[in-house]
Amino acid sequence: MGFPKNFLWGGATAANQYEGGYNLGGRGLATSDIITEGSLNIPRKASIRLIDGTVTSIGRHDPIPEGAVGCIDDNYYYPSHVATDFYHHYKEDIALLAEMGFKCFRMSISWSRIFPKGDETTPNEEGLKFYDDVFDECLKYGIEPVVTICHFDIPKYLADEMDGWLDRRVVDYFTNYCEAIFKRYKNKVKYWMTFNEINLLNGYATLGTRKTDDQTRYQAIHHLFVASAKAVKLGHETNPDFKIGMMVAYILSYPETCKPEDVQEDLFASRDLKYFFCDVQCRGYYPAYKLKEFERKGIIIKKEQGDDEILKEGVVDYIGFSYYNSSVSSARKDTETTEGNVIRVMKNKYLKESDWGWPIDPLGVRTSLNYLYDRYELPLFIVENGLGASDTVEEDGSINDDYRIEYLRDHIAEMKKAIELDGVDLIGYTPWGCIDLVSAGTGEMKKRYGFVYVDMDDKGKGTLNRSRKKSFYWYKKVISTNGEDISLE
Ligand code: P53
Repeated sequence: MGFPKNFLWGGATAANQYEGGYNLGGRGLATSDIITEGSLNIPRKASIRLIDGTVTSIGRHDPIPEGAVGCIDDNYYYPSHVATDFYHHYKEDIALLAEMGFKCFRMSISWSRIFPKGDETTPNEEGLKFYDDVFDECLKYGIEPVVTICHFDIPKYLADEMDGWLDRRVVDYFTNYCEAIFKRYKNKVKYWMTFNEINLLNGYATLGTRKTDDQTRYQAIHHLFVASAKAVKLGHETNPDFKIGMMVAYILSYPETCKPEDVQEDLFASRDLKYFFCDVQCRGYYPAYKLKEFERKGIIIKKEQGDDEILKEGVVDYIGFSYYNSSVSSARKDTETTEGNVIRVMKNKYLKESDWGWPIDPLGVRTSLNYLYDRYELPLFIVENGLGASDTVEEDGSINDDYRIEYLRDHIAEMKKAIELDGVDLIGYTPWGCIDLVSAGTGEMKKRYGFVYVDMDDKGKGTLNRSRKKSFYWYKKVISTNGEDISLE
């Protein structure tokens, strides 16, 4: 009963929000390095240099004008540059994770740390060495690294010079990158994921593409699918024990009413937003509904010979997914939305929302696990979940984040039901931002997820000192009882 004996309890991070050291150790710039700070009401921007040399900033999800390139503008603060400085704190941080009893640690490799421009033939040894040290440190404590190969960025050079994932050559550069890290870490890392939240990628910051229209986006996504499948194949050849997964933002959705139009809208929205990506990566081919949609919209995907075969050969070993909230689908067009930053989520009157407007829906995590397991019958791994909230440091230094504990407790309880009552094959759970890091959506520090507090503010001021929150001790207990004792006290 309950969680399996070898359940992977841990936590999750990503280089662009946690690592820092953006110009150290021979690292090249990534597209994430030119994205400014923001807040709930002020969107993050992309800094660019126009063809005439003018430096300006535009909406982070807007298309980049022809000839423009990403750039750093000294008038702005860029949270990725230092982030919460895992680069210099990894020993201390991993010791804290070990103290909580972590079985695994999800992190990402920064592509431009290994291939600074992206098109080199030999990797940057200093970059490889950094992750060697990180993995060694994890393994010292028996912590299994879970590695995202690409989390929300791409070497800036590939974006500026080649239009990122729109250019087929980038598939080869990515394959070189995978080859370098698979070879190097084949005895240190077993769990991999190709592209973080593949269903949310679009435009310069995440795909490196200038344009954001459907034709551009789907062509780039086709290249991601091929690259991911090639990585799966190459990984299995490198080490047959590798487990290589996909990663999707699983935003569960409910029809607003039982009106057939709403239910059908929900089907269409679910396919569009998430199932399409899982279908291709788990089944190995494009689903009929998408091919018909491409036909209708005049979207033409340029494939190379062998692409269809490689998609089949490169189906993933497991599904990694993030689950933060659910949403509502409606056939009405005049719907009220709550600001979830990247994604606008329709209000669900039955659910409370976080201070950042994300609905809180623990029951939905069980539903999601069941939907995914019904559809694919693959092992599932919840690689992100958690509550972004502002924390108060008391005078005695303590941080009493009961709200975070309650959120996680309620989700773990539903995960347990999915395992115990529904027979879902859930292999692990890595709550997001286990050590405080920069928010992807808003670029803020104050939207915190961690068990460990990091002294850093929204402008990058702070000592970077680490301290244990109340949730630290609670999660430690959860892990030590293998999820049996999740009570607040
Ligand atoms: P932040 C939007 C919707 C769902 C997941 O998000 C998302 C986003 C992006 O904001 O991203 C994932 O930091 C992502 C992480 C990110 C985390 O969710 O906006 O994989 O990089 O930090 C939480 O609160």
